[in-house]
Amino acid sequence: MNLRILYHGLGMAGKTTNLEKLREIYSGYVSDRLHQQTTEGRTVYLDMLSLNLRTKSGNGEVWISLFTTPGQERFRLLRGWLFGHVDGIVFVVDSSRSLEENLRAYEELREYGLLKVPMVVQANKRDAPNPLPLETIREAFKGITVVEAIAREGYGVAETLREILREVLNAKAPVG
Ligand SMILES: Nc1nc2c(ncn2[C@@H]2O[C@H](COP(=O)(O)OP(=O)(O)OP(=O)(O)O)[C@@H](O)[C@H]2O)c(=O)[nH]1
Ligand SMILES: [Mg+2]
Repeated sequence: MNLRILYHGLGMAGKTTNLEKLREIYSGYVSDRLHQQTTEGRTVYLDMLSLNLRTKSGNGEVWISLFTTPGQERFRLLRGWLFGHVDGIVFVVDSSRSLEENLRAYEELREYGLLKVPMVVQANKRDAPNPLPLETIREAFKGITVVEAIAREGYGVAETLREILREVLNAKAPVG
């Protein structure tokens, strides 16, 4: 089975940091890692991590490809392609930015008709000074699992992946 998960969110929200930490955590399972970045570390075009895992649910071998959306406006054209091929979405909230700013990135998912795709919200940068209250985030994303994270320290990163895989596999399971 092949699963494609997209990490989406504001520029600088910590999407690439998630993939970097996952690469360390699952180092024995990495089959590919591609990332182009500017000297400031902003993602340019492509950011992908492929993992070869086995799930407990008896699905056998699972290939998981994780992608991130490059946050900068100049890569807007890529969105159609990235958004067109997803089994699940991790929406990365930057807790150091306002809810309004974060929701602007969320609105893009609506524009592309992706709100029905299995989704998990990661409340990242919980170490920021005066982070956006967790309650505000939970209220804004009612009905969606919210995972707290400090991606830069690796905290919450594996849990986020586990949660989105659970959502995706549940959605794929035959009903009844
Ligand atoms: N304080 C804090 N900083 C973080 C955290 N996670 C990531 N960062 C920092 O935020 C900056 C941006 O992180 P990236 O992972 O490159 O963000 P991105 O979403 O991939 O950005 P683009 O590719 O430009 O869209 C980097 O300096 C990270 O070290 C966190 O949990 N807390
Ligand atoms: Mg990036």
